[in-house]
Amino acid sequence: MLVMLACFGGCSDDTGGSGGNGGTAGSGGSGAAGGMGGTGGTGGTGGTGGTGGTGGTGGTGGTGGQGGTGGQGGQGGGSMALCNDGEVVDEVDDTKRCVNVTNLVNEIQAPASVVWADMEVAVSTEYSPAGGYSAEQALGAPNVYPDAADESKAWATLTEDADGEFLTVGFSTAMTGEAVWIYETYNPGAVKKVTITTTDGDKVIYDNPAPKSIGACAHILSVPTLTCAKISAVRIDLDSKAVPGYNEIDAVGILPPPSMP
Ligand SMILES: [Ca+2]
Repeated sequence: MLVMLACFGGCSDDTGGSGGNGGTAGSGGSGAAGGMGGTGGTGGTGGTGGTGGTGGTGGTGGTGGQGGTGGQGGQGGGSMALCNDGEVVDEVDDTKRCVNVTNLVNEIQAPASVVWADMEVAVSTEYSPAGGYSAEQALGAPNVYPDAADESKAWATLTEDADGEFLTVGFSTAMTGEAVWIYETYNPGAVKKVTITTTDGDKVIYDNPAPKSIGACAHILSVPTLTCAKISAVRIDLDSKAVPGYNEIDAVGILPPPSMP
């Protein structure tokens, strides 16, 4: 008896595009005496408009053989896993990224679909607990970038080079994202770890064992999330000692997966 299963797994996101087609059912068994038909294949989990599985072919031959069970239709509502195709958009090499030391060669325009952090969840220290340089300054769209400067419209730590500095920002509406974008607008390069909080738990998506200065101009650290789970928070750990001076963060955004046609 032949049973074929379709395994087009999509991510269970009802905003996704087309999914896989359902599996083709197995053929019924042949039997000299009353063979049972094969069970039809289970349809793949499809996206919107996924096609249901083809029904099973009835049993062949044998006296009194019973027809196969029809395959189950594919489930709609999934999306193929394009939500993990995050891309690195910015140059790390400052000889490519910067001109005249502090100016960018190319300013990167964030797509309109980027969703910016809108909640402060936790912070190690702030240069000022309220107002300029507070953690709150890392919320919303970037307003320092493309400039690179010691600028009060970005989060800065209390001291320049202390241990254990981190910032956790949240998203009031958890969402799927292909990448997290972190805007480093003063002394970039100090990010050592990025952890996302998702509906599947916490996940480290960036782990740099040896952070170092990457020049004086601004940098967008773009980290692929490699998950389709919805993200509710992003924690950024700094190795502040590794990059002398204040290491300021202007904004944190989630780049949604590409929309399906
Ligand atoms: Ca530092």
